[in-house]
Amino acid sequence: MFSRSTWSLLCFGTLALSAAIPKKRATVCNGHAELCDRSYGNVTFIGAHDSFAFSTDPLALAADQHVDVATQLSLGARLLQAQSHVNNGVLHFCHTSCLLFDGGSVQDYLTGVKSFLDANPNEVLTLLFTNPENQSPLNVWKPIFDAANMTDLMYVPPSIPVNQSAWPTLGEMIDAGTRVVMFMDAGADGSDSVPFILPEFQMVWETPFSNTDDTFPCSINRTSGPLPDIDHMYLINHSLNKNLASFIPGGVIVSDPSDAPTTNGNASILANVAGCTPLAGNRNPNFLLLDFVDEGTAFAVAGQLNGL
Ligand SMILES: *[C@@H]1O[C@H](CO)[C@@H](O)[C@H](O)[C@H]1NC(C)=O
Ligand SMILES: *[C@@H]1O[C@H](CO)[C@@H](O)[C@H](O)[C@H]1NC(C)=O
Ligand SMILES: *[C@@H]1O[C@H](CO)[C@@H](O)[C@H](O)[C@H]1NC(C)=O
Ligand SMILES: *[C@@H]1O[C@H](CO)[C@@H](O)[C@H](O)[C@H]1NC(C)=O
Ligand SMILES: *[C@@H]1O[C@H](CO)[C@@H](O)[C@H](O)[C@H]1NC(C)=O
Ligand SMILES: CC(=O)N[C@H]1CO[C@H](CO)[C@@H](O)[C@@H]1O
Repeated sequence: MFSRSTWSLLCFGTLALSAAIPKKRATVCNGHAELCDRSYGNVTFIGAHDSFAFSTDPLALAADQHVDVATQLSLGARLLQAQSHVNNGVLHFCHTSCLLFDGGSVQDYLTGVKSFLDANPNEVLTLLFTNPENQSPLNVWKPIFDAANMTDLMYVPPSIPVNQSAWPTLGEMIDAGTRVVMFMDAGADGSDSVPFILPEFQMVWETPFSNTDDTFPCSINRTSGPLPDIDHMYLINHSLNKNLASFIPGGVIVSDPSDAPTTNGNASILANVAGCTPLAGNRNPNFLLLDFVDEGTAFAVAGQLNGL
């Protein structure tokens, strides 16, 4: 039988031992050893615009992707953008309206994302969800993250807003197990805010959206204080739209998959980046948000921009 003092010695010994053994550190982050020591604010990530709105049907005009979210992730997309709408009392991801394109419930979507994260423990992922109907972060959004078992993976910054230069490294986020960053375009900074649901425009500025000019002139379109724009990360909306004004009275803007190989190609992306870097202290974009991520050479361009 062990005496009480032997027990306390054993317990103390175990504690001392576990404190002495450093926690295993990630050696590959988002696929590259070089990215482990790189600040999250200093990496270019490819994003999938309307990630839930996928279809191979050429007549599905509201589709902005060909491949499903799991495939977008396996191709290397590390920002997933999606637009929320309530459908029959349940929060769904829908494009403009759930009658037009219903991508299913946010909870089912997040459950799918969670299985990717569980299978890929060394990946940092960004979620950019829009909240056009101003659903409560605390009462609507957080319970969905809880139900999808995502909450423990969410990154909570020490204070908001986070300066572009102040983000932790990918390695730090992976080691801490908090490797999902969640931005929301509207309603994240009210009295019912949630620490992991971050007000997008206080930390990320965006170029204009619904672009129909294939030269993608760069400007700062949506942003918010108190940080000056130069201390924000930034997102390029690099997707080309067609205005069907000649077919539909009043006009409607839709994405056009036939342009995607060119739009998502080296020349078009690099020209857009070159137009934007002067607005950002010569820094590359943090996020390149694309339609049809399975087309073109965007992942190779991102590798080049990341110096890999
Ligand atoms: C990361 O930092 C390097 C070196 O300062 C810079 O060239 C690059 O543009 C930065 N990338 C981003 C996304 O901030
Ligand atoms: C929640 O996810 C964690 C890993 O992130 C896992 O260990 C745990 O079993 C999951 N819980 C449920 C109820 O699925
Ligand atoms: C953001 O960080 C940069 C670099 O560390 C610093 O020069 C700048 O003053 C910071 N911005 C603010 C508003 O504190
Ligand atoms: C932002 O872009 C939208 C759509 O492209 C445009 O209607 C709006 O005027 C722009 N706003 C600013 C401040 O540039
Ligand atoms: C596109 O850029 C990538 C990355 O620099 C390069 O490997 C590839 O050869 C380029 N492709 C074309 C068609 O220029
Ligand atoms: C055309 C386009 O890509 N527009 C998107 C730009 O990004 C914001 C996401 O924050 C979307 O709301 C737009 O639909």
